[in-house]
Amino acid sequence: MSRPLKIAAAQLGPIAREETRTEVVARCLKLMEEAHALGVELIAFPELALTTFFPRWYFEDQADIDSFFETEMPSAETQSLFDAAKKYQMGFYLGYAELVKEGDTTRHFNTTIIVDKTGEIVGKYRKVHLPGHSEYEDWRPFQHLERRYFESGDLGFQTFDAFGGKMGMCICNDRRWPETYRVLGLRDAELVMIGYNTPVHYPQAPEHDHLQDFHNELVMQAGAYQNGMWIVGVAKAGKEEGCDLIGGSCIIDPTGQIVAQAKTLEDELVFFEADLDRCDEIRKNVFNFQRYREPENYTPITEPKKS
Ligand code: CDV
Repeated sequence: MSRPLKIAAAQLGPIAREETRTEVVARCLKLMEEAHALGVELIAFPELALTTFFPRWYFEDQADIDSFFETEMPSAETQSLFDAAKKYQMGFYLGYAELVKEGDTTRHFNTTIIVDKTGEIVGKYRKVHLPGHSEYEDWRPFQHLERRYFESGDLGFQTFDAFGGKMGMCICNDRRWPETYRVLGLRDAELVMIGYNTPVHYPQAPEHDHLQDFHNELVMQAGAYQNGMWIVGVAKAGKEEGCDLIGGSCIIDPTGQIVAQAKTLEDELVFFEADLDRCDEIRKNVFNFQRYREPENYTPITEPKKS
């Protein structure tokens, strides 16, 4: 048996602060057109794919912050992505900053969606693990203010029936946490899409800068193998407003092997024909959860954090 699915990571090179959403969407459409020529059925774009990575700046005025957020999806500027999905019969995963009004409250999330081949949103995820800090820190060469601009996601790690399988999502820093993959694995995810913006320079431990690409691959390959799932990791890469971001967008099979990878730090398509049935190679064997997991020994994992 096989369940083939043609997938692609649509790596984006840097997005300048003054670049408009319309300009970025045009870049995404170009990658979709290229993917269509290869018969791609599902394409993944990076985290916060519609603008520059704005948490690197400190803003006090809420209007300045909100200008990076989407109040509707699709919007006038993003509708063409949904139209392309329908035209090409190609679903997509897209990261964006989401502003939601709930009565008198306004909420901000770092969000991704899955859109199916008919152009309908069939899944939503809001980033759970928010790295960085919430106040201006003058010692840093650049800020990382995700904890100022977003609240932690409230949707959990769900899976979605689409593209003939079970799809999962997470976002950037989530990929470093084994719990992310295990919860998705326990919910039978067969393909997990992960967009990221990862600076080469890690100000808290600069001695680890040379390990950024290694850690990126290490966590995603381990997540794929230990849960028997396909992974599409997709970067916003290159020198963005003076900040170097890693690339390395890749497709990983359920044995943990990288089967396709980006070669540049620019807009680039990474393509592979996956077989979702290959998840069984792992899930029916070494990581047969039903047979071999011992959850009664794992209780500290779900206990509340120590105060
Ligand atoms: N966008 C991110 O979540 N970036 C973090 C950096 C700050 C470490 C990451 O885990 O890649």
